[in-house]
Amino acid sequence: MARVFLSLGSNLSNRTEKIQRAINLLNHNHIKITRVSPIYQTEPTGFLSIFGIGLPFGHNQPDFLNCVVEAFTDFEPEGLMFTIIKIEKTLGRKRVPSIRNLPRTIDIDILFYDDQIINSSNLVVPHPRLKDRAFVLVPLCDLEPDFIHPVLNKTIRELSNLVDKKGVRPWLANQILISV
Ligand code: PH2
Ligand code: MG
Ligand code: MG
Repeated sequence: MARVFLSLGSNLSNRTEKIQRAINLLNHNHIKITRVSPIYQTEPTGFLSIFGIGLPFGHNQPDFLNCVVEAFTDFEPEGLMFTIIKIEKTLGRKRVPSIRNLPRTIDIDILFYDDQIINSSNLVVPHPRLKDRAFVLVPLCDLEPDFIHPVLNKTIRELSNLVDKKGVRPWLANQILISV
């Protein structure tokens, strides 16, 4: 059994419903959720990328809800990725070839798979942009502050202390809605 940390994000349609359904579907597909972080409402960061050309997208996308979950699974990393993509499709995720970071009903990213380092052509773990993302580090720090990033050799708490958290706000309605 591997312990994995996954990041969940939604900025389209009924965001809490999508996150709740993602948690249920993961659980029913041999990815057993053991803990769910608080949910945060977060400003969109990063770039909309069309054919590799980056466009700032901060102001033309709705805010996200983001959280991090801990789960246990017997899937190998690639099998885990395929199951996650299947669940994203079930929840209405549309992917457009050549365009990255369109608004999405649900995005599920693999942050860590035990402390394995994976660099295959279609999967990179730990997630390569995790260290720059307050919307990932803040909820991850709620769950596992002392976990050591196997590539950067820093704890989550240390990484979290390095990022600007101003666009990440606790979303207070969550505790009631999200249960494992
Ligand atoms: N996901 C991205 C890019 N930018 N910004 C926020 N706030 N939350 C996200 O989940 C997110 C993002 C790519 O997956
Ligand atoms: Mg993502
Ligand atoms: Mg993704």
